[in-house]
Amino acid sequence: MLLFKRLIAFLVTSVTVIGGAGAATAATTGGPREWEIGLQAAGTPVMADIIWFHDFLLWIIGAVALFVLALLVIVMVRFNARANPVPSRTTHNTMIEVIWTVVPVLILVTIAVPSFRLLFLELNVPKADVTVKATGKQWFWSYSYPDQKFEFDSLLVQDKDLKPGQPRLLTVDNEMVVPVNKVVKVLTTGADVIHSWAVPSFGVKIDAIPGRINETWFKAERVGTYYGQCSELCGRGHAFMPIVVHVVTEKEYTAWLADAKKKYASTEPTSSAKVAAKKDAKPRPTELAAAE
Ligand SMILES: [Cu+2]
Repeated sequence: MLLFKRLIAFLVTSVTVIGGAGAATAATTGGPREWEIGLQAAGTPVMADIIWFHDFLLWIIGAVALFVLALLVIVMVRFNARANPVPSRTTHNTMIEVIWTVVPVLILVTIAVPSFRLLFLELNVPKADVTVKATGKQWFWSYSYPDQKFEFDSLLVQDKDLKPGQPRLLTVDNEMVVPVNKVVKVLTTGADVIHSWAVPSFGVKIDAIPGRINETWFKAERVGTYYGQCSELCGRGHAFMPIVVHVVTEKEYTAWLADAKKKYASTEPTSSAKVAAKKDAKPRPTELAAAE
């Protein structure tokens, strides 16, 4: 019994230490941290719910595992051949059978209710304040703001060009910028192969599929920089097309919009469009045939 008490004390201490460490390092931005073993800190209500659900499941799984372990230990100690030379011939017990059917059902219902609630929260896009279309390309992202009519490419910053404090393989030249505390609808699509737009601290991961538009949403509650990566194997440069979302105040966003409209609204096509234009410079054989 003493051993059991010590085991419980050890578990409680480790959970407190791990939980405390997580809270102490939670900064205002979203991204990976050194020696991190939990989920990235939540930047949106959806992610806060995901973390809650994850921790909730951990307690249920822990309790089930400990209970089964306790039963196994009891069986091994009390009912081994030496301790129990004349075994009982009991084969059925209605009460126990009812319990081991009903209790798991209750556990599953307890899990299902918050699970479905979370699923609907993720899937029902509220009325959007800002819409951004993210197009996955080999190997960078293009962000277009359909309401503002501009689009720009967001490419990885190479190691040699990093400024102090910028994380390696996670920094881009042009960040996606959105206002804080606003519902942002993200439309995703792929220009060549399947990519996936994912930002862990937003609780968002959605495939970007050629020929199809997927949609998701987030509402960032704190100003800061949030990092993510393409999360669908998309070829040689898969690891080198990070996602950076800069969440700013409403005022900063308006200023950025005014700047961005000038910066990106030139008639100059974006880099990928340039490549396509070059390819299209010579008429294709099929087009020639059609013209004749
Ligand atoms: Cu990709």
